Amino acid sequence: MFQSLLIANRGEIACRIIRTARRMGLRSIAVFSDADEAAQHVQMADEAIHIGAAPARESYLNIPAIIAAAKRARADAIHPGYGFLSENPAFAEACAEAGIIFVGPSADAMRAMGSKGSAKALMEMAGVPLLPGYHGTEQDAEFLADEAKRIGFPLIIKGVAGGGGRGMRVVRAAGDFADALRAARQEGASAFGDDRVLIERYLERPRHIEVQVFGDSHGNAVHLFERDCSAQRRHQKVIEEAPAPGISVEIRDAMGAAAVAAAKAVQYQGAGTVEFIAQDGGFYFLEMNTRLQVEHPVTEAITGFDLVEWQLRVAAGEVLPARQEDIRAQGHAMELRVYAEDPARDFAPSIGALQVFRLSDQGLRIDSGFVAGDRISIHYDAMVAKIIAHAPSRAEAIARLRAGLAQSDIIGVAHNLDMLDRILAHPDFAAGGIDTGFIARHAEALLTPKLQPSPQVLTLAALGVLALEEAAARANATQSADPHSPWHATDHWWVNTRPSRVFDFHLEDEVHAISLTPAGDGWRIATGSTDIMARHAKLEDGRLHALLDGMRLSASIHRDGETISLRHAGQSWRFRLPDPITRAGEEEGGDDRLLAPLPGQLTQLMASEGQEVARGDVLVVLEAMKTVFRLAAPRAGRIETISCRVGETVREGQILIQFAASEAD
Ligand code: MV4
Repeated sequence: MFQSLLIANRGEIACRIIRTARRMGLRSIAVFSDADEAAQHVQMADEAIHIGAAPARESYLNIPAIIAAAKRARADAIHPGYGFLSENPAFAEACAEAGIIFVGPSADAMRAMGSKGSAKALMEMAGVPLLPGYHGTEQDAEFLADEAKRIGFPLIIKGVAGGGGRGMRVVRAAGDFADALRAARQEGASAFGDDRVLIERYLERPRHIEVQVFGDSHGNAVHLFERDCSAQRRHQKVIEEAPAPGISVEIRDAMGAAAVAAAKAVQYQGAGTVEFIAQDGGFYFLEMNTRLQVEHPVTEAITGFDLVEWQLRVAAGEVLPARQEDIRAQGHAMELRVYAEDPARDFAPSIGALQVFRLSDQGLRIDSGFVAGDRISIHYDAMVAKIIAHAPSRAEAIARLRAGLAQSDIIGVAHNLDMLDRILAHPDFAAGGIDTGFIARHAEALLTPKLQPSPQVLTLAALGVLALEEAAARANATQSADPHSPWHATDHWWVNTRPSRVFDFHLEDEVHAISLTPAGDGWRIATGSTDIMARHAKLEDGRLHALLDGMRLSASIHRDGETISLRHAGQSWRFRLPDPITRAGEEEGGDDRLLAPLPGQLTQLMASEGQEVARGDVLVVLEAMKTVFRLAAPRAGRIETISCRVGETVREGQILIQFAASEAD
């Protein structure tokens, strides 16, 4: 075995490789760009070398800079991770020229698999199942149109150099073929500098199933079962699992044998993945990835092997650590990819500082390259972590992931934690065997559900604000020169002298009012029509725990100025809580009247004169600046006069409703 390893990558995969290198007693060398000076992989490695500016082209894709770093650190080997230079044959050759071991397959194997056309030709010879199609060198438009008629419709045109779905065109009728071919060629030429295409029968609802293979320099090749990666959105994987649900032993064995045949056809060395699409009991070769994949942990979980260790041993010239008959699968593993992006806004990537970055690791494996306080940069991938569960059954793996998600939160950047939970909770996903179109077909339910905060959520938000106020007051008091200042008195927070509080939580275009009145050692809380008794509110590491009507609930809570972020039961909420000073008009109303907090149009009136109402009952709906304000009763009592009507435009501070003087007065 060699002694030192340079990791030509960043983020979670660099950290994950360093971990195995350290366990094996290797000296690890990280490389980093300007943007990553303080990154986790730099801190974790034994040594770290700066290789260039933040843009990947100038750093993580900069072959001369990485080779120079490897020479400077006297690295014996380079692990490329995934992405960046991992499938670049020129990089493998540059390593060889510099006398450095490249942890991966030969440049020839990469080239053979890099073109979809030559990969399919090789697979055909190895007896791997293919869809009916044409993947030869003849590119004449009329010839291809004839081939299209022979293959039949629907069919798909793919660029031979393409990846990630770019340069693909589905054709449903012969008359559309010529235009689609032209478009696919143009896209291939501009995106990859290669306008060659292949055509094949199109499957409407395929599953994406891939097989992990490994080869060594002694001619051995094995597979480590399959992974199902059908949960994707626009060619980006979101959830992967092993084994693939609902696959028969016969199909599993046949896929494994086909994948091993594929690996042997190119004398494959190291970790590789043979991708298939499967539909109606058939499976067909798609392409081969000549790298360790993002989703390798699910294979590690079910087989119990460390695939990075396997890669390093094979690269050092050792024989594969296990024979095919010694490789067994146990239980079910599932991986969630956590992205800093907004599913509700077309998956727009989100950059910024991770103010909160808390992923529960209870019974789970977390692979991440970030900690709270780190910045997510525009220059690199938006994936911030992977959450992996391994359990006896698929249902238990899902349950464990959902339990972990419920205890997790990310604040500072948009994230997909809620979407992941909704996918896991979806009955079609729970049944197993979804196809690659699942997320797109259920986009509304999974990505942009319109939800109303429950009374429990509003209560947790209100208690969270109080608890954060108390924590801040406490912190202030300990810092203050005068610890006896009444402003710092917090010790009677829970006693009966506490004032009642009203919060208006703004959520997009609505306002949710909630009032809290001291009651015993807790609060009576009114939200709209529901009353809740809350006790034992306690803040611990950014999580609020409270007893609501005898039920213990918890939520992640965070305040940044007027923004209250809360995450409860798999769902994130971002409320705005306007500074009360800016809403003095409302306060002036006191207990006996309801005032318009701002000028607007009155759209609903839910009260009548003489009516008895409860505190928190919504009485009036006002619309202003495209925002819906639900105005609630400031206290329980009888309505004396209503001095407004539906449709009326009201002034700020205008009296809308007058209450009868309360009995207590
Ligand atoms: C297909 C297909 C259906 N029929 N080929 C998409 C990316 C590229 N690697 C191949 N892809 C597909 N090829 C035929 N003949 C459907 C897809 C496809 C897909 C494949 C795997 C995973 C996710 C996908 C999402 C949409 C389409």
